[in-house]
Amino acid sequence: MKTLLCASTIALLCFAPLQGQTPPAPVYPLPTDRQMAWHEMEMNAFIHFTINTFTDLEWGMGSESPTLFNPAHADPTQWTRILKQTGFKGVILTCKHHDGFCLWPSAYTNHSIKASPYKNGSGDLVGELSAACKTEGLKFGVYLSPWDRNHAGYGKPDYIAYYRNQLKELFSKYGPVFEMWFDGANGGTGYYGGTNEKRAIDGKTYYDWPGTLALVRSMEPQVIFFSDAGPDVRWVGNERGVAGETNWAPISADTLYAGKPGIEKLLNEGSENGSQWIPSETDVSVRPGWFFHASENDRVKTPDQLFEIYLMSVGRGSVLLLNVPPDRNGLIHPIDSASLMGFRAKLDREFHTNLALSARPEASSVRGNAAQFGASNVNDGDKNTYWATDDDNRQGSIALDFGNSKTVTYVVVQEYIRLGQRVRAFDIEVMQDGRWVKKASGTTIGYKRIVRIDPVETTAVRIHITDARACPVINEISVY
Ligand code: FUL
Repeated sequence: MKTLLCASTIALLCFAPLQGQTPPAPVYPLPTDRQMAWHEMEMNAFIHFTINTFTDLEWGMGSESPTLFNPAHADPTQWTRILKQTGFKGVILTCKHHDGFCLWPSAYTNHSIKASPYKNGSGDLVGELSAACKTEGLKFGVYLSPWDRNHAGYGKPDYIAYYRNQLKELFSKYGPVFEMWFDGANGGTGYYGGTNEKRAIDGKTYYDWPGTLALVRSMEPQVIFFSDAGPDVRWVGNERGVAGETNWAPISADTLYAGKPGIEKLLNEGSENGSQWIPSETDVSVRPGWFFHASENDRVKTPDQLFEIYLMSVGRGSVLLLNVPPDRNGLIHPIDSASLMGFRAKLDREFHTNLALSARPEASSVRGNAAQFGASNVNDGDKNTYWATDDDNRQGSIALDFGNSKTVTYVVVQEYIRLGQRVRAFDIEVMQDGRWVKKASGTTIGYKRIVRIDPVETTAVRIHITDARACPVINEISVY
């Protein structure tokens, strides 16, 4: 017995070096569990709705009468039905935009839906939407504009107390809230309780974000905070729906704050050596404006345009936050909803059959030759398994052999980001006339990278990682 044990120990040492048993060491920073859950949502919807919808403005002054808010047929269940069908996983509502009008009957102001004709002042669109989200199985998120052009105390300490009281109302009455959106915009001028003046604030200090975030976190530990600077997710740096072609989730946020000018490129691309995991969220509107304007009915983005935006956001490792503003009836306009359905149909058509599922994967090398890290992990549909190479191997390739000729247009690659974002450069190759031919190259992969190539007939596709911060760790590959 003694000798037997010894022999097996020796066999283990010889044939399965320690590295083969050990997962690659993480490359910091890493996503938290709640950030992972957010990455996996991929597509969320934004709803911009307030008095602006009735005054045809994008930024209300704060002096508008609440009686203007009169969406006779408002039906948040129509919104959530359409949004769910499109494939969104969560919905974020402008509970209060810069003009200060509240879509719920806040106890702290009269500038709200309770002073409007909507349901004779007994309506509560925050409550109605949060309930509709629950019915459809969508997550509910809150946008509460820090800048408030209505409030008399804006710019002074009492406004911060007001803002926090409103957060307490929202989080205690309408949760669970999956994401909280802190907008960095501040244009200075406003009604401010009738003073009609310009009020400058110091964006770095005025809001005391650490205090506000701690308060919200104490009510909703799992909430994701969005702002220009995070701390959970960052702005992508533009409102066109375009994430960086190079897109690192890490960034060093120490010197960043909401509204800081001149950081758009940094936000768009992140930084390879960033110290925090703060991935980008790509917010863009289905219309030219954030609010509904009938004059823009002929400029609603087409299904093809939305699909391109999808490729430039979700396809670059970001999360898409697409704004769909209700019209003056309080409904998603038929033009917008037709566009969303066309977008859904296009997604379903383009990503219909995943050729990788029936392909045979083969890797240039496998970590410690261990099946645990083998090539077959990339097409097993399991987000917890991955292909990895040995630590000293920062390059490597993995091929998917279809067995016969297929037409390939998209290659989708995902890193196992729970161990950090690693890949710096890769090529996509296809087998043509018995040799590998490069069809595209890219930089970062991250949570997900979708590469579109000119449709090509081929028997196999290869992802060739040419540079990485540490040994590549690839979670999933799909081919369409
Ligand atoms: C910006 C705001 O000023 C716009 O009105 C809109 O809400 C957009 C999502 O964020 O900062």
